[in-house]
Amino acid sequence: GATVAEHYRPRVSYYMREQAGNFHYGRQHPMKPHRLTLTNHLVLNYGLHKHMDVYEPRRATEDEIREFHAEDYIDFLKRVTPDNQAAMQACFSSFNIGDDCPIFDGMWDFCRIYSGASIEAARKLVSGAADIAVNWMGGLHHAKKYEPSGFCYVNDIVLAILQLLRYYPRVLYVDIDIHHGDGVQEAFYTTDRVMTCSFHKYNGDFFPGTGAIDEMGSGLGKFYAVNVPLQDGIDDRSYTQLFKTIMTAVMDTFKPGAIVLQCGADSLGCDRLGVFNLSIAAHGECVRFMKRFGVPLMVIGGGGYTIRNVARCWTYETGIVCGAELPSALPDTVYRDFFAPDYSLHPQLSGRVVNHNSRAYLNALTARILEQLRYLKG
Ligand code: VJV
Ligand code: CA
Ligand code: ZN
Repeated sequence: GATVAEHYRPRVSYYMREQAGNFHYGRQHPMKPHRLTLTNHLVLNYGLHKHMDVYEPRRATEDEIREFHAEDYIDFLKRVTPDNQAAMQACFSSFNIGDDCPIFDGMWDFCRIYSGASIEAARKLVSGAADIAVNWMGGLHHAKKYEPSGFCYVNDIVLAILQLLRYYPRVLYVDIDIHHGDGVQEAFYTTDRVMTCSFHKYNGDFFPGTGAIDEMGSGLGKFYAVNVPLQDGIDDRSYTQLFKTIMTAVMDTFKPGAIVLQCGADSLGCDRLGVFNLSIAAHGECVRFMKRFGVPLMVIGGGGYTIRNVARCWTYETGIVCGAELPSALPDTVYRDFFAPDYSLHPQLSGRVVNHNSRAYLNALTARILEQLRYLKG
């Protein structure tokens, strides 16, 4: 089981619906909702449920999803099935259905489940009944108002932030998924009430292709979009140092009333789609760092395609938000075989790719972002 550490003991709410782990994007598709089941089993078998309020959230309603998404796109998501998609062919080009975003059985139900959880998590923070709310089902940051993108159909993050904005004057969004958080950035690009900050691989080609350092927001939102473009192979030391330097400046200048932290685990070393070199400890250090500010915090999932490591990472991070120290030997679950041969929470993940982020590059990047943030002090 878990032993308790640290002094700040926030009230933590945890959202999970067992069913969410049973959806399938299709054979060979890298996005595997089963990682949610693996995570949940580890969380429960470590005994972390004793440190949190665990909720089985309700599904988002159509009205709630309409707060961000277009009417006819919602109609499409609601109606389309694997069997009728041929008949609905006319819509397909406009709605970007394809290999990345296939129509699968229960897709609309899946969207309502992960989005309902993010909306409830946000409301729980607003009500003051929790200091930290965790939803590993959510974090689908690419979905757009009119179309799905990059495995994401409904943007639960935008929906959650809209809930937080009802109460908090300013909300900070932080995204450590290896992909750019384009859907969230786009939704709040022209407002100064939401600062979006994404760390990602960027070379103009890597999906989704956006997230250059000079995308900074526009209109009232100018300087309120922060992009940290990185190259292959970034390691623990460089990443955590960069993250802490930038987040310290962001918190100091923006002073958010609430934080949403997207914890995509595809930034770990050995990810099937990723090219970074992070350990689970370093990924978790970003969560620990954001927790320390003591600001209401929503922690959500995202990418992560080597699912044994996704489950390890999100379990470790659930422990961090609870202030519980987890022994590295994994507890037994029915999914024990996934964690062979080490059966450890912290396998060696680095070393597959060379670090292409030079000290000079990272220093210049940091300098430019700190300069951008100085415009906010005004
Ligand atoms: O790079 C792309 C777009 C293409 C067109 C579609 N083909 C399948 C791949 C290249 C240009 N898409 C990315 C999308 C990444 C989404 C990341 C989501 C998140 O982690 O940020 C948040 C949840 C991409 N990379 C790899 C794949 N798609 C990919 C998709 C497949 C696949 C293998 C790789 C879809 C189906 C199958 N294999 C069978
Ligand atoms: Ca990111
Ligand atoms: Zn990703």
